[in-house]
Amino acid sequence: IELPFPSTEILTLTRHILSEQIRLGAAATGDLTLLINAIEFTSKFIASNVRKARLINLSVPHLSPRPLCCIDNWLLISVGLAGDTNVQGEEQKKLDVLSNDIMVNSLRASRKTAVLISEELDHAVVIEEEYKGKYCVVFDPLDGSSNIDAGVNVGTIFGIYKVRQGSEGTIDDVLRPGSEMVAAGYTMYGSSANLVLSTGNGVNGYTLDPSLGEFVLTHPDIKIPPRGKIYSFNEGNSLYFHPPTINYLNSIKYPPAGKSPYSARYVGSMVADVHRTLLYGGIFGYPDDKKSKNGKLRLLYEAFPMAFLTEQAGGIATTGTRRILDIVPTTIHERSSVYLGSRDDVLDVITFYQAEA
Ligand code: AHM
Ligand code: MG
Repeated sequence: IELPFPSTEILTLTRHILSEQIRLGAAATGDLTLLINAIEFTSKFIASNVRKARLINLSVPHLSPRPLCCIDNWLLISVGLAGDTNVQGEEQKKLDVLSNDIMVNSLRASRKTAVLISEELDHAVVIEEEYKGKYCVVFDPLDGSSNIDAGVNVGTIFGIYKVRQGSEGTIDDVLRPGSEMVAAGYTMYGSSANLVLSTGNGVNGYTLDPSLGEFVLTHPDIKIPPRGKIYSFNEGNSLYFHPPTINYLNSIKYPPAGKSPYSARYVGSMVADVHRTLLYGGIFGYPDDKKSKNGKLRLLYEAFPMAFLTEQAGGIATTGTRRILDIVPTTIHERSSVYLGSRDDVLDVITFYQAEA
């Protein structure tokens, strides 16, 4: 019997990024490679905490109302709500707060960043001179964290800008259109940890091999199918939807005779819903409506990175009336209407907006 040999030609994320750097020649200093390495490390660290928190949560179901997890003697991790206290009255560290701390510390220590914007922090973090680099990172450290108690996928979303020429690194370096990002991506923490990244030259997906501790290239050159069969909206908001959204959804649920209606899939974690959309095609939407005037999702660290990836994979990302990546943000936490996914599906939505105009 011939035993299969394990491949000795594994393309890790580091190796892949390095080859991209070499392709760019003298123009590349290696700083972005080092920054992405730092982000990769935070993804491993967060993935490990998400996994431990879940495991301990499952293993102590008799603890009520919310189990406290003491890990490695120094982390107190709760999968519960902010402000919860443990039986000793100690404050618990929420997993999303912990993830934020992991990212801020690691990105600062990389010495490659100048400004950090996190969903968890009201204000921008401006890195002090000693540690300052030339990139700005906008991120949601643990998106979809309301799902975590149920063991549903969550993820980290990030976008990277380079500071403008002559800038010392200020908030103006991130109040720029998403099209000016130099890289964007997310890591989804699910049955495996998947890091999906674009440096502006297509989209690649890497899966964490826990035995190696490395993200390995598993989904090279992701392309969204031009049309899909899945729609992904929170239809519980239908009461508030504007006519173009309602009319579009009706068109895919009640198609003309001979065409099949679309399937509904909605996780409620943007990373999971976008990940599926990138791989299978279809449309993900979180539009503005009568209740949420600007939608729910945050422009800088949710809409922009996902729009960047979508376009790089051959899809479209729009508010309904304009390209998301063209928006110039005015504040760091502003929101945006979002439709993204397969080219033809998103073009259909745009047609319904044009009909209303
Ligand atoms: P969060 O940043 O507070 O986690 O909210 C963002 C999440 C997205 O992951 C997801 O697409 C959306 O909120 C789901 O919202 P809803 O529960 O209203 O459907
Ligand atoms: Mg979020």
